[in-house]
Amino acid sequence: MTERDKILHRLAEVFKARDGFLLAIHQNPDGDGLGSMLGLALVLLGMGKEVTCYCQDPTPDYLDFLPGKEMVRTAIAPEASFQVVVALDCGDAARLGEAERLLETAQVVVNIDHHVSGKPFGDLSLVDVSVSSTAELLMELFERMGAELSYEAAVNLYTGIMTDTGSFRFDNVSKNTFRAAARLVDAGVNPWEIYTACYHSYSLGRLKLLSLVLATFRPALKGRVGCLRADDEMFEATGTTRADLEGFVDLPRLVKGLEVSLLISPKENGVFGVSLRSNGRVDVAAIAERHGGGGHRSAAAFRTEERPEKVEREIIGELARVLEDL
Ligand SMILES: [Mn+2]
Repeated sequence: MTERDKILHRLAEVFKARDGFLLAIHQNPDGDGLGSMLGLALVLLGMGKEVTCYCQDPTPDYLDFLPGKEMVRTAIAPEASFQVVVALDCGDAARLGEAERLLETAQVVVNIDHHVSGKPFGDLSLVDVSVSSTAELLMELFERMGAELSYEAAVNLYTGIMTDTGSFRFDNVSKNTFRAAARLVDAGVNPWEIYTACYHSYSLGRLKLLSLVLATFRPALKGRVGCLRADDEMFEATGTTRADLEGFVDLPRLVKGLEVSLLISPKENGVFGVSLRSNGRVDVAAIAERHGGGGHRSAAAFRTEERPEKVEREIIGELARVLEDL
């Protein structure tokens, strides 16, 4: 039995033997976070278990179609307690919002994730940074459990894999990714339907926001780095929110010769978020970690209280050193 087999076996036992589950994902939920949580929730509900789903922030509009999304709570009752807390798609317990405090009182803490983490947590961890998505990891587990996948669960898991792989384009895609996707199509998922529900869902305001953000594009380091900015005035002018920026940081990567793109945008309380994307050669998770954030080799983020101009200069300086060595 490999180490992986042992973990899968123990996880399968926890899900079969225990009851009273809290599933929780990172703040600012994305398709993989929500899709994994709801996919697992629907499987557990199908097994007759009691399940609570929690995320600190509401579901973004483009994921409104996910079956079961009405189960997701943005608060946890103070007196609530759970036998098992399952953290999904979350490399840092501090991003679990209210669920973080329940890690201490739970009998078992399960961590299923594919992020690089500076602070590993959980009694039972299925963490693999080489896997495309948390949803793909769950598919491995479900196969081991012999779990039945309803159409509704399959839609959620497919959405998780599709969104974290840029629709099966990114360098995190493996043959296992396609195998998992094929099993989900077997369970009734229509790929085109999910793709259009997710991505052909722009409001007119969002398209205008995209034009404003793209207009800020500035190349740096001889076109090997591309910088984008967003600000609150843009959201106001287009009737959009920060959540509408989802995916915009990927667009500069279309430029030939570009290695890294970054988008700096306002978060709450004067804090700025910096999203980084790499075309594969630069490890942007390493940069994000130095600034207190994290992520994957080719997609990472951090938050900062510094001014956008200053943090942009710093990152470009760091990238200049990294790119020199390539
Ligand atoms: Mn993910």
